[in-house]
This record gives sequence, C-alpha cells and structure tokens, in this order.
Amino acid sequence: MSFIVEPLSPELTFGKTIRGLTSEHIKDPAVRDQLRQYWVRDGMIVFRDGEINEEFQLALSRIFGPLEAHPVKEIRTEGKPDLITLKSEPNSATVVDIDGDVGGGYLGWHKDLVYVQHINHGGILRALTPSKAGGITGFIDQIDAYERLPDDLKKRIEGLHVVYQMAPFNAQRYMTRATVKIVSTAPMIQRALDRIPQDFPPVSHPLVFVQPDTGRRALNLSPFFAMYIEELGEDGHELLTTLAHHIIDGPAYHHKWGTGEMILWDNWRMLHSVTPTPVDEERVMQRTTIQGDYGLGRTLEFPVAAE
Ligand SMILES: O=C(O)CCC(=O)C(=O)O
Ligand SMILES: [Fe+2]
Repeated sequence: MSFIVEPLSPELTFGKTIRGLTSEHIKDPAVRDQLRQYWVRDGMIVFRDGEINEEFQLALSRIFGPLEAHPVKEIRTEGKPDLITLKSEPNSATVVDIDGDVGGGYLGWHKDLVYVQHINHGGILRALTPSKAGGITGFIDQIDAYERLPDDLKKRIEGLHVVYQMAPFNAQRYMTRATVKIVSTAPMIQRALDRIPQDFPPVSHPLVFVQPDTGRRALNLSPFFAMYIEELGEDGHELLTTLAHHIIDGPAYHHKWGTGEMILWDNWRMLHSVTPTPVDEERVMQRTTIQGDYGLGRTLEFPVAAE
C-alpha cells in the first residue's frame, strides 16, 4: 500500500499531512528524498494513520539529518540520548496563569535552541500521553510572516539581529500577547534556569533568514527567548513588539494531540507554542532534535537577562 500526501489545511500556505507511512516505505531512497523536499518546501508534516511508535520516530527523524543530544540536559530522556521528554504532571509542572487560564506545560511562540549558537534544523514530536484538555501545539510559518510584512518593515529589519537568552517566563516580553504569571516552577526547569549564568550566554541571530534551498526569505524571530534588537537596544522594543504581534496574529495551525500522530517541522522556518494543560492532568511528549547549523548564530558575552 502506498501512502497519501495532502495539504495540511486549505486555509494555510504551509504544511502537509501524510497518511499511512511505514518503515517499509522509507527504505526507498526516492521516498526519503520526497520527504526531505516536503520538509523544506512545506515547513511541517503531520504523519497520521501509519506507523506511530518510538522506533519509527527515530528512523524517520534520521532521514532529515543526524540527531543531537539536547543542550538542556534536564529534559533528556534517561537511557535514550536522541529523545527529550516534555512532561506536564500534577504537582511537578511549571504552572502559569495566562490571562486567568491556569495550567502546566505552557510554552510561548518559539524556535527550539534559538538561545544557543547552533539552531537545530528540526524535530519530530509525538504524544505518549495526550491531555484531554489544553496541550494544543500551535505552528506558525515565518516565510508567510515575512511575505505579509509591509515593505517599509521589510526594509527596516534587513541587517538587524536579535539577542536571545534562556530566561524565566517573567523575563519574556514578546512570547504572547497575554499576561503570564508564574504560579510555580518545576524543580527540573529551575535547575536548568540556575545554570544560565554559567552555561547559557546570550546569542545573536539575524532577523531575516534566507532558506538556502529555495532562496525564500523568512522572518527569523523567536518571540520567546528574544531579549532585544542588538543594533537598537531598548530603543528596539517597539519594533520587536510590532514584529511579534504581526507573527502571533497571523495564520496558525493548532494541533490537538492523540497517540496516532507525529509532527515534523523545519525549525529554521516554523515557530511553535503550547497551550497550558489543566494542573490535575498529565501530558507527556517526546521529541527528537535534528542537528544542523545555518551558520548565522553568534555567541555573545555575559551578562544579559538571567534573573
Ligand atoms: O509539548 C509540545 O507540544 C511542544 C513542545 C515543544 O516546544 C517542543 O517539542 O519543542
Ligand atoms: Fe519547542
């Protein structure tokens, strides 16, 4: 049996759904090549109705590049160096209040690893335990976001850079339009935050990224982890706010998880976010980290944020 490729949604300019893909199919080099093309051209793929398990998640991920161990060792999966585990569980999650919606596992709009010099090229995510409520993963395309920018803004951001740093939610000014209050921080996350002054210096990435394979321009802003525009300092606050709102208000794909899907994205191009899971519910996700380096990140000197 063959697999089926469909647009992710008739309303969106990005994304594919692939149904019925199995380990048998990916033995064929032509199929692997086709999958790499979709990844670069469409930004993300939702895999459904096929083989959905850890072994296939790993094999599929390796089609797009070698896997790397995540630099935040606290979220690595014990005994499985190629997987991270992201958990929201009663009593030990980071709990936030977002405009009155209280829950665990929340993440604002971001690119993975933008707070280090080498931004991984992608990842494949799978739900081990989906939550009944919340825990919706959103995706936004930054090529589309760039194309929708007014010409004067396109000109204004050319050549500018953004400084990023790992920092707690209360030091994040751009990741959402909502007001986020920290209720409690998971001990595991606190351990990672405690290492910021030694292990996570600020880094700079350009505001515009040109996709090497296609020459298309992408707005290269991760609102979560963005501290300030390198060339403008605090004077760039309004510009950064305008750009973040432009992105956040644009078209998005929202995924409600079951155990029958895996999602691949191009992390150089797509942003993602997660809505909170109710505090009495468990949600467990596992993700691979596909290595890569677009060569545009630059590590800076301490100090910047780190509260
Ligand atoms: O938990 C999710 O849905 C996504 C978490 C995330 O940001 C990631 O896997 O990179
Ligand atoms: Fe992420």
